[in-house]
Amino acid sequence: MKTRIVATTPFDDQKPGTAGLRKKVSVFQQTHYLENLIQAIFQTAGDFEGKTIVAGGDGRFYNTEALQTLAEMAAANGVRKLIVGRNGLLSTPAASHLIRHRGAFGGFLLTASHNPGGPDGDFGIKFNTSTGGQASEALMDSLHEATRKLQSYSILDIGRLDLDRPGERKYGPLSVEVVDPVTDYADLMETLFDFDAIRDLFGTGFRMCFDAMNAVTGPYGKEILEKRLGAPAGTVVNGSPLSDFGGLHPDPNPVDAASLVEYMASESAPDFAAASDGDGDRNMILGRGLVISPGDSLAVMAAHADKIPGYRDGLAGVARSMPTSRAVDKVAERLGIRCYETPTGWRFFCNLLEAGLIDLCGEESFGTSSSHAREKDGLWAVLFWLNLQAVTGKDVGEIVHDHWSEFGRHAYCRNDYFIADAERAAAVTARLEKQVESMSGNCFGNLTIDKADSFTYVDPVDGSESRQQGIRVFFVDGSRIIYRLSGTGTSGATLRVYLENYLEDPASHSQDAPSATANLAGVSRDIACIEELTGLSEPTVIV
Ligand code: G16
Repeated sequence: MKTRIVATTPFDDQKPGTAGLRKKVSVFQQTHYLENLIQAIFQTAGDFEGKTIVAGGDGRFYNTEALQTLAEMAAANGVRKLIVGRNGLLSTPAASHLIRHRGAFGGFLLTASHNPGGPDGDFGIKFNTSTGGQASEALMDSLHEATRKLQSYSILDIGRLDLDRPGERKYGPLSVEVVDPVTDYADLMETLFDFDAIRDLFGTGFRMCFDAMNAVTGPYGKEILEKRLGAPAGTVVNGSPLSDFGGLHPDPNPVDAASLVEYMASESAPDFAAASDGDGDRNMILGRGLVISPGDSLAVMAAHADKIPGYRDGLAGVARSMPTSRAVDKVAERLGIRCYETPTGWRFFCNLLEAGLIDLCGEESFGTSSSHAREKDGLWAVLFWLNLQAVTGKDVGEIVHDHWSEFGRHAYCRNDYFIADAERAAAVTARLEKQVESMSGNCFGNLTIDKADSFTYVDPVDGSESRQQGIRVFFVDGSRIIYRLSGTGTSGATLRVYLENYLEDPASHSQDAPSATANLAGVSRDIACIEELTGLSEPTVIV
């Protein structure tokens, strides 16, 4: 067995986005493309000699091939041991936990998250450090630099990995330990939530539906909900991970999980429903006839955290990404704790979590989590809501309406514009960046701009500065519009426009979110000249 040094040429498109590098499968399948990226990570993320790393993915098409290549390159780059989920599966939060739990040097997560899978779909890789959290912006920048200079990579033929059987085996100099992907994660959940109370809730005939969208959380949902918590068999639907997600777009939002929304609006709706995404880090929470917006979910969790065993001692602080609704800010104010506002991307929460400044955080993109991991966590959120219903005796609808009566409602909608020509999309934000300084005082119908800026974040832990993280427009009446370009797509560009309207009067709380933000939607198009610059007169998708 001899390490081969393979000559290669750099690719110019390996700049990581919001969470790792995501591309079409066909791009990853190009000769040397995957190898170049992996080698660049080995060169920039520290000294891997003699270290243990974790690897696993969401089971999408190309997962197994990429894992094999990763193992061969890990062996050639001095890695001593690889811990892998059985069949190459690990949800993103379970991988984050495993890295921390086993004291690993880091982990490779093979996923394109909520993006579609299959041969014509997307694939992706991200590297998480020993904290279990996503690599920092600075590390991502050095990684990108390295991909632009790479001339060779190292690889060792160690034979085919046996990923079906748990246990530790040697492949040349590399030890590979295949672990059950669910056990450690499920054990962790038992320490955070009152499983007895949730078991009792199911014992009363409480019914729920968990839609795993044919992605990685199926086995996790079955073990935790059906086996450990005693929910009836069949509670988990679409529960077997498929390499193309059975054709589903595994993004738990009202558009891509429309059938679940319909089910919850029907006569036969169960008491509670939830869905998770491709790699298990996102969640959508539903009550009968009701989808809980991610910002409301975060705010409700913060307000009730002291009722959940893992958070009984109170929260050090909370955080939300900048475009996420300010509902949680109100709760933090009431609790007398700090609420941090970070750029989009889970990695910005990681320093705050490591420093113990926050215990709970969330994003509008259907992500919430806590200090138990360094990634967002779909099933954790589902268990939080189950625990809350068990201890309050209230259903999701009652919990959220009570919350709005107490704090007011932040009606929230995201308008996404898919723009085939990425340059046209960039022109929209470039123009806004230029004009933002002079927007204050401008009127649009009955709305007057109070102030506007381009969001800059200074990390309170390490002082690093992140500029141009989105345009914020605040109105005199308290409403807000945010503009930013998505960092997770693999073709064209998506302009995201986030609309938030604060409704204090309980009489206005029952309207649906698109109606409550319709006026802002029109104004957002006028301010940014969206139709003129992109040709789109309406959003492609509203979530
Ligand atoms: C990723 C990040 C999230 C972020 C989201 C935003 O989610 O992990 O922290 O909020 O992207 O996506 P975009 O840049 O498209 O608005 P995921 O679930 O895709 O890993």
